[in-house]
Amino acid sequence: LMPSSPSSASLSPSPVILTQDELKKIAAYKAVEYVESGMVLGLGTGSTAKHAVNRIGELLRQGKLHNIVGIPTSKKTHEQAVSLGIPLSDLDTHPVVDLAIDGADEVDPFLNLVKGRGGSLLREKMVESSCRKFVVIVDESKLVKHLGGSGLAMPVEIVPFCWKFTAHRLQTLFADSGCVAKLRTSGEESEPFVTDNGNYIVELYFKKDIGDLKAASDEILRLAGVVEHGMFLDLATTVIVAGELGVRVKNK
Ligand code: ABF
Repeated sequence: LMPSSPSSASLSPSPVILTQDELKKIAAYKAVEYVESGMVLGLGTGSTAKHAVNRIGELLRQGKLHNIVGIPTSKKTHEQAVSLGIPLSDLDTHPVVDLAIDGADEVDPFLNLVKGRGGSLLREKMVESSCRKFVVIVDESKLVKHLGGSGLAMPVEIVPFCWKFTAHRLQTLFADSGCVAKLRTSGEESEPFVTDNGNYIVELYFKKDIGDLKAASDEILRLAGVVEHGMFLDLATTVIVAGELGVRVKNK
């Protein structure tokens, strides 16, 4: 990778500052080293996963990988993979995925994740909970002490029917953690954001630590109207973190 800033004219070496996107690309390329010919691959979504999918396409084109079958985690990744000529399938045909590579929004010290700020959490969870190995790729800005502690949203996919009612029930569930639930919107008219599955996303913001993640997950999933949430607990087998000081590989 090239440094993002031009080298200075001085004789002393100037530090190479990598952009966040360059760090994402480094993590993605490292993850693709786990890919072997003949694998069924879960293809992630988002700006980090995009680099991995591009790299897989490149290696196929160069004849360095063969017989790969990709299972995309979103319509967007499906389109990207088609444009790269990656052969595709689905979980109906390939219920066991050898390896999935995807980004994340938050990673805690136990490799639990928040995902879904890109809006694709349901398909991501279906694919990534069906794989033998799940490699997560992030730049170091995604590392947190507690999930939900970054002050950013924890997404929950819900059915559109009476969404206000479901959003209110979610907010009430975590009242002790100072939870505020907001509908994700998009566009200038602030229309509800609609997922690939025709659902809405409610974003939960927490003022305090949400405590027991497994209990929180169970409670969210018990609410009628909830389809899935963005906590990926105990699913990642490896997390590749790219930072200014290099690449770290954390294994479960
Ligand atoms: C997907 O992409 C998501 O689950 C997560 O929301 C997002 C990470 O985005 P990026 O790689 O663009 O930072 O993997």
